[in-house]
Amino acid sequence: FLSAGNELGVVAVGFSGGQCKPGVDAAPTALISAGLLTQLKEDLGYTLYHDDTVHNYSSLMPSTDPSYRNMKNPLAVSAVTQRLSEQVYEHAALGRLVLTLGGDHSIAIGTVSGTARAIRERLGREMAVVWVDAHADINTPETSESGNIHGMPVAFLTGLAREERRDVFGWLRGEGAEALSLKKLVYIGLRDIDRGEKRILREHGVKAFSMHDIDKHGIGRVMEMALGHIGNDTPIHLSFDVDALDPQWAPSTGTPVRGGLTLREGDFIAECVHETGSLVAMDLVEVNPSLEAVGAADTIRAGCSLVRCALGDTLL
Ligand code: B3U
Ligand code: MN
Ligand code: MN
Repeated sequence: FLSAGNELGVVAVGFSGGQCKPGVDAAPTALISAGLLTQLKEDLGYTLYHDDTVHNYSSLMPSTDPSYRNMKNPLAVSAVTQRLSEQVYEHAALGRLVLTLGGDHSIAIGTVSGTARAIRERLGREMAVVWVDAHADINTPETSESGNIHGMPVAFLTGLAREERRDVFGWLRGEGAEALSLKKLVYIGLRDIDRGEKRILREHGVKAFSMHDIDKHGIGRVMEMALGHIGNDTPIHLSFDVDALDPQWAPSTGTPVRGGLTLREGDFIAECVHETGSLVAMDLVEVNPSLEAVGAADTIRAGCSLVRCALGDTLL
C-alpha cells in the first residue's frame, strides 16, 4: 500500500551549510562513484528516477548570510531545504520510495517535510521517523551551543523551534503545520547529547534508544522495541547519520563520537526497517570524504551498505 513497487526516486544533495566543515558536499558523488546507484538498479532491481545531478543549489545561495537567532547560514539552509522538500515531495507523491544522499543532516528539514506532506496527502497518514545518530539534532536555536543548523533539524520539523520569517524556515508552517509528531519519532544510537537537548527529550518523553540501551538489550531487542513503538503499517522515514556508526567503521564524518554502532548493527537497523515493508524514504547524511582521508573509502563503503540494507539487500 505504501509505495509503487520498485520505483526509487533519488535526490543527491551536495550541501554543507548546516555545519562548518567543507567536504560533506562531496559525499553524493563519492557514493555514486562507488557504484551505489548501479547496485540498487542491477542487484536490487529498482527502477531509478534520478536527474543525474548532484544539486548544490548555487542559484539559491544568498550573497550574505549573517547569523540570525544564533543560527549560522540561516538563509542558505532554509532556501536549500525548502527546494529539497519540493523535490522529495514530487517523488513521494507519485508513490516512489525516496533516497536522499546528503549532505549534512540539516537537509533532513527538507526531506522529512517533503515525505511527510506527500504521505499525508496520498495516504491520509502521519508518518514516523527513525533517526539513527550519535546526536539528537533536536537543539532549538536557543539551546544550541554551536549555532550549526545540522544540530537543529528535529526541533524545526516537530515545531519545537519556530520562526515567523518565511526565509528562515517559516515556510515549514503553512501547508499542513508541523511535519512530524514527537510521538512518532524514535532515536537509535545516541551518545552525545547537549544539556538543552536532554531537557527537551525528557520533557517530551521522546522515545530514544541510546548506546547504553543497545549494550543492555542487544540490537535485536532494541529494534523490536523501536518498531513496536511505531506500530505496524505506519509509513517510516529513515534518517541515517553515518556518525551513528563507531569511528572505527565510519571515521570520515564531521563530528565522530567513539563508542558507536558496529557496521553490522548499523546494517541490521536498516534491514529491520526494510523488513517492516513500511519504508517510504531514507536519508544518508554526514559522510565527509575529505576528513580522515585514509578512512574515506571505508566510510563510503559503510554508507553504501546501509543504503542497500534499507532497500532490501538480503544476505541469503
Ligand atoms: N549537538 C551538537 C553537535 C552535533 C549535532 N549534530 C552533529 N554534531 N553532527 C550541535 O552542534 O548541536
Ligand atoms: Mn545528525
Ligand atoms: Mn550525528
